[in-house]
Amino acid sequence: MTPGTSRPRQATTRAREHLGEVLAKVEANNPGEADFHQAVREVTRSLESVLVQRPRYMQDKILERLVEPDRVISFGVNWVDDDGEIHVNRGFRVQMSSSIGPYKGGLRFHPTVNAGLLKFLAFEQTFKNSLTTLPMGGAKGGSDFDPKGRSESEIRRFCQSFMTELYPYIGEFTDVPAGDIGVGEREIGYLFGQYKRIAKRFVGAITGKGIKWGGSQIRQEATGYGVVYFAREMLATRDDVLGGKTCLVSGSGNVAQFTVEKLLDLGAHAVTLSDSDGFIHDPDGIDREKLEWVKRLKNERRGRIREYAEEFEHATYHPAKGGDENPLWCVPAQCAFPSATQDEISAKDADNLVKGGVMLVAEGANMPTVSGGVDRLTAAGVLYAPSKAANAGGVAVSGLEMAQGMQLVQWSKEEVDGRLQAIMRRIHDTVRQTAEEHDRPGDYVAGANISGFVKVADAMLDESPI
Ligand code: NDP
Ligand code: 2IT
Repeated sequence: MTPGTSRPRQATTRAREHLGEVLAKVEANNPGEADFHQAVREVTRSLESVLVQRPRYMQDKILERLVEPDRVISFGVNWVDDDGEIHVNRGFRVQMSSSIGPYKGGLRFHPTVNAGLLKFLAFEQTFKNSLTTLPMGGAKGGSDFDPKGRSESEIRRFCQSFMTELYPYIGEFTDVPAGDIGVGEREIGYLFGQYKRIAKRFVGAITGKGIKWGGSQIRQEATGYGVVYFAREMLATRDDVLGGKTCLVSGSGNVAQFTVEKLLDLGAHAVTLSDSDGFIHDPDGIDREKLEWVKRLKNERRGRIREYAEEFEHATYHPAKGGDENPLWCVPAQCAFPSATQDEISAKDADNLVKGGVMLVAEGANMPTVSGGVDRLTAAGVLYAPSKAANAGGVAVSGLEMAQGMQLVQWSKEEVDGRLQAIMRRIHDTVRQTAEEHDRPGDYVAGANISGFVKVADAMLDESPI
């Protein structure tokens, strides 16, 4: 061994062992929660150099503390359907970390929701919120309630029951929920209405509110717009632009719709959209008129994406087949914006994206690419932005909504959009710079994990040194 190299090597070995131990403990303590394990594993893969630089994080067990939620609240939600039948669903709120601000994160209504899924989302949210530079801790909540096929009044009654149970745990300085899958402006309205009814106070205990009742301009658009702003910054590092690019977008909800809209603004065009039944491919591109039709289909009529192919010439519909390959990712394009749900790009899908000419993947959904897929994309030199950086625009504008609410003011569209663009640029630059400082140039995963972690870790040390 060369003299002088043994100490750094020892430190590296110690850091690696420590990260292995934390991950093993997470796997043992949270059996069967594969998405939570994957999210923690992804972070541990990035943190070795930080722990070598600052062993204090290991001594004070910062990561070990961060992977254990402060609280997992679980409650029953009883509600009555239109035929008078009683239903019982499960509700949750996972309060992960409040080191840098009040707990903050969305609510998801989907049959797949359980405590493990929400732990993964709350863990990711903690890093994402840290990256926004705004003072927000990490949380996530929701229910296994399936809104599909439910009437307007059933949705309203469910939201009211859900909020009656959640109410004691939230508040403008405690925990501030927002939307996510299955929770849009309509549901936020019912949830906020019920909160107000119980609290007898008009305060910003929820974000994503309507413009006329305490909301912020651009909140609805923010996640999709933010992802595209982030992609613009990534391309600029290669002296490239979005203009003229063909893009794949999955999902057809909030994030997908406003991703398509901002792509159009910047001269790119999306050729796909999907829902859980399948995807459409429109080789002519989804123009503004078609996008408005999709918004009406999804937000008003609550129909299925297959209807797109019946409405527009040249568009084709491809029902979902299951398995580990989704033909949506075989459509030739330069950029991809997965915007539906977690684990929607497998390793095989990643290979197909590369084969089809994709040179940029920016994640609108939370953790849509499995770890093996991320490895394939980065090995092929694809510009890859993980969700905690790329989709932070949504929660960032939630933070701006909280700030406006506290001051009882409402900023203009231009003001909020300007701030959103500045935040996305700052996140991009911080992530890239951090990756470079840790000898991983161009590695957005390492950059996001390290910079998200360090801010929270330092706050934990300051608030609770041993
Ligand atoms: P929406 O409910 O508005 O839309 C979700 C879309 O994804 C729908 O098209 C839905 O299809 C599809 N989808 C949901 N689950 C599945 C599944 N298991 N398989 C295939 N398709 C599915 O949600 P959002 O657009 O708000 O959220 C999309 C993603 O973006 C999520 O990962 C969310 O966590 C993330 N996100 C959302 C933010 C926000 O501000 N809303 C902020 C940051 C991230 P179907 O109608 O058939 O269910
Ligand atoms: O995943 C997310 O960042 C969200 N669903 C938005 C959270 C929020 O509090 O605005």
